[in-house]
Amino acid sequence: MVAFYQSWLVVLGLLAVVDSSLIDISLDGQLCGDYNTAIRKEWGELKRAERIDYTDAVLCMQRQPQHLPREEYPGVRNRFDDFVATHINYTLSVHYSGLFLPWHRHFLWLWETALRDECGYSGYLPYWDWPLWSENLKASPLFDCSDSSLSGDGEPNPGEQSIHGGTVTLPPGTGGGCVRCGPFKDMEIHLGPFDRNIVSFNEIPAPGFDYNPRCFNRSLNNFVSMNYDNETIVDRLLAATDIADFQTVMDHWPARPDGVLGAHGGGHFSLGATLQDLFSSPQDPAFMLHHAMIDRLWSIWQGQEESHRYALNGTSTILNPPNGTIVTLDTVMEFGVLGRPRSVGETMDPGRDGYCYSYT
Ligand SMILES: [Cu+2]
Repeated sequence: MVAFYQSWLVVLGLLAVVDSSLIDISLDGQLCGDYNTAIRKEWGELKRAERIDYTDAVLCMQRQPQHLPREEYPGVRNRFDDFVATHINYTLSVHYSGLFLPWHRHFLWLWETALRDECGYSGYLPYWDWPLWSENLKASPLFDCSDSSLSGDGEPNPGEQSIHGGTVTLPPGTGGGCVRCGPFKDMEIHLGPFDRNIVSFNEIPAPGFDYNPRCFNRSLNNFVSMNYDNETIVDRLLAATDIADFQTVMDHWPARPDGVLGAHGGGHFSLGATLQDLFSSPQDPAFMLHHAMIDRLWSIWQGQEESHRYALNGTSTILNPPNGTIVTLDTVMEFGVLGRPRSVGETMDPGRDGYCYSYT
């Protein structure tokens, strides 16, 4: 029945009866149209049972065997860790660079696909709509530590320090210790931690892929979320005049010497040590939902006008050093054991080239 329906659509497509904006024939030969577009929803929009389906699928990934070899990747203990290690592997080219948005878009898609194919998940990737909860993270359905949350705050840690960067000081959050409630209670993480100061742009620093089991840490920080992920900043992001402006609001906002976090960094620093780690941050299950929000805002911005859709800016090296290679639509990105290489051009539209999703 499905096959019949698809071939029927192909015929209609050939006859040009169908508006091409409604249906796209991807490189994989699959059709993407209104009838089959996956809808990624805000966490609070999901029914309680749907949220639990998602966290169950994440826990399932932590029980599946890894694909990366143990000798080279001693810290990788399961399939979830394959995603963490792959992120570590490419960190120095896919952050604060021209590859940030395209690479993470595909990384999320591979994650969503693995949850469905390998763990029987029937939903799609949810997103964390920052401004909805920025004033009280603990009260949000994401972080209230209920059975249908992504767990919540860590245990109080009076020793937690403020973070200083440039002229900015971020006060400590309310936790800082291990997470002891919700679906990810007592979860063990295996990779990292990495130093916040990047010493070299060329090699992955210590501890690399070493096995370093420890508890999953959170520290909810309303100061950070209120200052960096509020409604005004999201509106400013969507009003970006070009892709360079969009990147600035995303990664360096406010645009002054102390604007070190941006909306992207703000989310990472809102939840404490595990999510703050530039290399191993996907160990916090909120990582994928935070990046889904970034991908959502990018896709909304891309859809605003034609000049936005294929706009790129930057190099394939972290912080875009002058000798970096300029990113184009033909730049090929690697995903290791997670999936085949993919060109930047193949990631520019969530409704093409094998993708078929949108956001609420
Ligand atoms: Cu990342």
